[in-house]
Amino acid sequence: MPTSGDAAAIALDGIEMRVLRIPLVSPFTTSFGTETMREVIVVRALTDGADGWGEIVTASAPLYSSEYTQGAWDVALRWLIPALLDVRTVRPEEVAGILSPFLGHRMAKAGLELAVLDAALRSQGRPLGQYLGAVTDRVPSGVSVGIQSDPAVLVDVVGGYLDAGYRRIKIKIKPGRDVADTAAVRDAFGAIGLQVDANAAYTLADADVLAELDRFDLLLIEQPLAEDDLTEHAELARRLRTPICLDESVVSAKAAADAIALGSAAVVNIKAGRVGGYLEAVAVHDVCRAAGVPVWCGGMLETGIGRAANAALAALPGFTLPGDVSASDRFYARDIVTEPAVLEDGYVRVPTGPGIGVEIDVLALDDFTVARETLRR
Ligand code: OSB
Ligand code: MG
Repeated sequence: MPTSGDAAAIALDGIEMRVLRIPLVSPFTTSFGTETMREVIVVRALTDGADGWGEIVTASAPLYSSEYTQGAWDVALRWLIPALLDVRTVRPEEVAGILSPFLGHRMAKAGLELAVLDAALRSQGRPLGQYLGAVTDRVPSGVSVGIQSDPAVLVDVVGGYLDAGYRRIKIKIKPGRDVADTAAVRDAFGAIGLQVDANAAYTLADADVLAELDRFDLLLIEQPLAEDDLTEHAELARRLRTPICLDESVVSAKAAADAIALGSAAVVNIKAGRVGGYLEAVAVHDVCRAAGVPVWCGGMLETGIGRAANAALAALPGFTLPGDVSASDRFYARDIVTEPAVLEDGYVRVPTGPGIGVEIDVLALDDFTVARETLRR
């Protein structure tokens, strides 16, 4: 939990939500599908002082996890926002408890908590990084590369990111697009920091294929098996030399502790949306750090809002591996903040302004908005 004191209580006048549809600069393909458009929810906490901004990182379809944008929209309007507005003044640290009677829906909760947290920190003139416990002013930037039409195209695309300065490459894999893709990238670029992400596409019956990846000296293999395959991941770990990193399976600090105790995860990917908020993300970090398990900051194709907050999170001391904390232009030609994250010598800066530390580009926000709803107390 934050070491430098709780954030201010704020009086919530209302909460505005918008669905945005933002085109991606190129299609993004994973083991579960291809996206060409980011459909995401932006949350605005309305207060008597500065408004706070958050992002609900769901995708349009429940393919990565059970959450999806229209589901998050519904649960937020029907249950979560009314519960928050029922409380006269709220401290960011109380949001998770207020929302805890409503099960699941962690991405929706995380976006709401971030908006409240941003408003509270802005009212105090306090940066999110400082509040969360950041120990650096910039974080090394890795990039997540989708499955391409063939390994030669993949090598071209990866080469472009390496030229841009990215300090670690993650490639997406799936059955039939694993060993040859990984070999092509390793052969083309030698000793770069390289890891793979299967997004739960394999079963324990594929252990022999996954063991073939051992020869590429990968930093890790991310989420090879299903979300609830904790014991299977532990069994797979005994059969591989490559460290297993969990993403989808780690939905809370408790899940992280269980995975570590079972030997299912040697590394953990932390995403605030997946675990229900940035405060729970810090709790996951703390559990892993105490156990000596390295963590890194995952991404969900965030807009400039979530991208700024992720940079702050990734600056905590346990984040010893480069994250999927890329520049805004890796995904978007136009972002919704006035100073989108850029790559500087392979690093992304941790914002130093109050709250998430970035300002909203209101014209861009309006241009991408396809639905809008405000609840007031
Ligand atoms: O598994 O890490 C993942 C994007 C959407 C859903 C799941 C994942 C991803 C990524 C992209 O890999 C990470 C990023 O935002 O850069
Ligand atoms: Mg992943």
